[in-house]
Amino acid sequence: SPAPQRHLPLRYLQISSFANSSWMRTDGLAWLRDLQAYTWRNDSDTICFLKPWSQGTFSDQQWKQLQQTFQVYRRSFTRDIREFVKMLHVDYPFEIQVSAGCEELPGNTSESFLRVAFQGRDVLSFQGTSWVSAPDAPPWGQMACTVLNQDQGTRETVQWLLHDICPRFLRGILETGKSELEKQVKPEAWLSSGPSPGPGRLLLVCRVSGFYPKPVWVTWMRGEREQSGTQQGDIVPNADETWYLRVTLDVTAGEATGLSCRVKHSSLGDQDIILYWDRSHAS
Ligand code: 7LP
Repeated sequence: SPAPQRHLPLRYLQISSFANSSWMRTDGLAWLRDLQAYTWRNDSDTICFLKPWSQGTFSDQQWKQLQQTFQVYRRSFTRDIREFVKMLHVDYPFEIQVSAGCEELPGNTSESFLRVAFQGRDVLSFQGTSWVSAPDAPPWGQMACTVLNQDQGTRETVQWLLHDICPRFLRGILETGKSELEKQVKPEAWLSSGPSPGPGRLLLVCRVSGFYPKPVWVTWMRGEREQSGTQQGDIVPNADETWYLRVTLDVTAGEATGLSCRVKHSSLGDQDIILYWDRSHAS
């Protein structure tokens, strides 16, 4: 049966592109597990809610305060980076990614993280009460941490956001977003043949699309026997908050008859989808 999804993380992702000393932009987005609930575009002063449950259980007043904290942060971040560039002799253009968030763990505990990447590689993170440079960061990563760690006020704010606000906010949206997180959307499945792997061989392709949540089990079978040569693709997103998966089997033309593709998904209950291969799929 499909592997259960145990953790429900809340994640903030930020992409900041610095083209030269005058052009830059910062875009932010945030996800609850695999559902995007917020965007914060460069040209917008405010964080945009994408879901009716995005505000969670925070009051308008609490949210307003939080948003103000983020507005100050975004302005300060840009200014900070410009200063670091001068001080540390970093060259334009470059891209900075910030990721932060938290998730609930068993036993009423939670775990939080905040990481910063430069040109796609980790440079620093926030650990406990201070900034720490990544093991393989460029030499200026250490310098940046030393400077950042002198700002006691920011360290306290980051701790408060990560260890107090984030888990509390998460608990709220898990409540308000509950029905959407628990939605069950049934997959469709269909068969076709892929590019021939060689003379006298067939590539049987089973496509499964439109399911939610993500855990799914798809395999090629002969009767009750799972075919060990089954190749699973990655589970990739559709544009409508559902998932897609392609599963193939390379066989000789003679072996194809009698094979079936079987799909198990939580939305189907015990009613697995079973599709049998026949010559009509071979074209
Ligand atoms: C909130 C505090 O990203 C993702 C959440 C981070 C929340 C930080 C904050 O906004 C900035 C303003 O601080 C000032 O006002 C505060 C009250 O509002 C306090 O009084 C504080 O003491 C006072 O200084 C502060 O400017 C902060 O530094 C903003 C950015 C924080 C941050 N740092 C990590 C990214 C730096 C990457 C450097 C590495 C680098 C260098 C060059 C090129 C690439 C990469 N605080």
